[in-house]
Amino acid sequence: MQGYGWKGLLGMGLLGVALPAMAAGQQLNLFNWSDYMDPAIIADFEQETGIDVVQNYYNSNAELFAKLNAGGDSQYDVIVPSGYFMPRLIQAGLVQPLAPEGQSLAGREAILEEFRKPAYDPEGRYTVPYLWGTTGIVYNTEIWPDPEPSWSLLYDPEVNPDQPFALLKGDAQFTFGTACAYLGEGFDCVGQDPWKKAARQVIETRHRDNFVGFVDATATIEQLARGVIQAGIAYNGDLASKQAENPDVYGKIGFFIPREGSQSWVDVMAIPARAPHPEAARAFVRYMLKPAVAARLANYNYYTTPNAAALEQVDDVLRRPPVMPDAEARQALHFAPSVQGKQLQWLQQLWSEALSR
Ligand code: N2P
Repeated sequence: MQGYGWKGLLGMGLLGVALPAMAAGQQLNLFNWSDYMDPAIIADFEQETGIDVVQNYYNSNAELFAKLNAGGDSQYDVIVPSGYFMPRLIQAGLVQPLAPEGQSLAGREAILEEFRKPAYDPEGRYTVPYLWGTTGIVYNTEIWPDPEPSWSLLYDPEVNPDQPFALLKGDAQFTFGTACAYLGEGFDCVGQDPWKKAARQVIETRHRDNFVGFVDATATIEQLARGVIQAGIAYNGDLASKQAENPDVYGKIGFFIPREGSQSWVDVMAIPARAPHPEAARAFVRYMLKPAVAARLANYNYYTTPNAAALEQVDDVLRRPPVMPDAEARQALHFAPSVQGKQLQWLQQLWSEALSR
């Protein structure tokens, strides 16, 4: 390194995170799931880098996709899609590689081996994982003190003849997966035949008198707390964090992973194709990779971290169910297969039929 001054190091990009003076006045537009960021992390990042963060929110991958497709890819700098949605975004040209060709993003080594070269981004070019968690059934434990851990709580009119319930909004593949699992076709079903059966199941369910509608996961927990619905679908950490914050309001809500199978997901950070501030975006992703920051994020959100170096810094509550699934639940969990091309067309077509008939 001898002979290179500060300028030389800066020129080669070897200093990692941009220096505050250089970044001052820059902005970062973060498009994230609602209730998914510790405000203290944003405040510290702003202070350290001089970059101002503006956050906007979505509630499903479908909503994120629609916004990016309608021009949002030139509006946002960092997005947080679920991994299995990445191939759709890459194929639609809505994201750009995290680092310039031939370079890799500093800090990646902190990621657990199993999340480093995932199927949705085999070379790890587009994504860095954010948090992972599971999707399951949330329900009122006063009505069902000891329910069978099964999708039948939602799909079988004999198990739930009259209590109002909801399905999850905005994810065709997930919803078909739940119907497939219930029908014995497996949660990770893909293809015209199983999806046709799943579509029929969804149509039948929509027509039941106690079906309230398709509701976002965050709203599902609120509606359960208020007694608007008695069962629905939500994410493990969302419920765990609400319960920790306010046990009186959320304490009567239970959560289980249906034994027929459900979803584990890993949400990832990515940079939209025409992001207005790609340098700020990279600085943010590098910042989020720091083990202490990753641990803070997990502790705030009650989700598990894919950052190996952060694991020793997470709270005990993150090491047991429902945040960390036990062995039995883990057997029932699947990462949704990424769907593209012809299959994606079938999925979209059957989904719109399932919603309109
Ligand atoms: C945010 C939880 C979003 C996780 N509240 C969904 N993948």
